Amino acid sequence: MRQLIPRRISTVLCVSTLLLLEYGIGTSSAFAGVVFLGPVPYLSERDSPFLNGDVSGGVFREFFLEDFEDGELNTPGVYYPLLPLTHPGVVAPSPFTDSVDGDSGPIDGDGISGHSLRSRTSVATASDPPQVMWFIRFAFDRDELGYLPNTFGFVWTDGVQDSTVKIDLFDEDSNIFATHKYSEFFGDEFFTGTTPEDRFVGVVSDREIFSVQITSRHVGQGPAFEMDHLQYGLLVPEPNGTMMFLIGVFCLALRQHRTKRQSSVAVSGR
Ligand SMILES: [Ca+2]
Ligand SMILES: [Ca+2]
Ligand SMILES: [Ca+2]
Repeated sequence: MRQLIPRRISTVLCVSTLLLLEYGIGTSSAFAGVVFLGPVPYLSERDSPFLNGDVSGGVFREFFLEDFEDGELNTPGVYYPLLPLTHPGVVAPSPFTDSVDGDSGPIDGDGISGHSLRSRTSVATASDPPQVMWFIRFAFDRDELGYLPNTFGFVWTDGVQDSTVKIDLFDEDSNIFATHKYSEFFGDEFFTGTTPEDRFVGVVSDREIFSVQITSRHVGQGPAFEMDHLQYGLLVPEPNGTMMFLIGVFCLALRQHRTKRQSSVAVSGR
């Protein structure tokens, strides 16, 4: 009898279909458009919408969170794309450091014992008082990651009281494809590591994110903003459970049929 699906092809079909479902290829409609997240209070990584289940409908194929506690930006595939002079700087523990609260142990309302990242680049309008905008920009390395992320988030941890925050997403041609200015105001009146003010903001995108620019803006002179817990990764739609089950049953039946057939051939060939 002619084998309807040759063994090698059927195996490839099963594995390929399961991989397609696993990595979400062909089901990208689950992440239609660009959805900005937050701001939400954030005291430890347990408050991340990417980790606590608030972002539903997908699973992370890969996810990274940089807390800067080793003094560097060194999670895979992310870098500062502009001139070294414009790069932000990691801030070590000090009375004026605003790390995420939980990075130094217990949640105690205090971020001075951890590390944060502080902007070094700003522009100001000539108005009186001036509007001051501070920037931090990240870019992602497709070669190192094997993809460009479709999720990005960070925690705004300090800046001038009543700052506003804007996120711009860029494609590989350096064009902005999505932008969002939060209507909420960020920041309390202190610069000494208070953590009730800390807010997570982020985005889930149906397009690859090549780079991200964060702008923190305030009225009048004042110190740079700080951030922490940079997070990014590749979120893929959750495999359809019923479909996975049916494909699994099909593959199992195919395997059993093949085993029986091989046994009967062996018996008849004695
Ligand atoms: Ca930190
Ligand atoms: Ca803070
Ligand atoms: Ca503050």
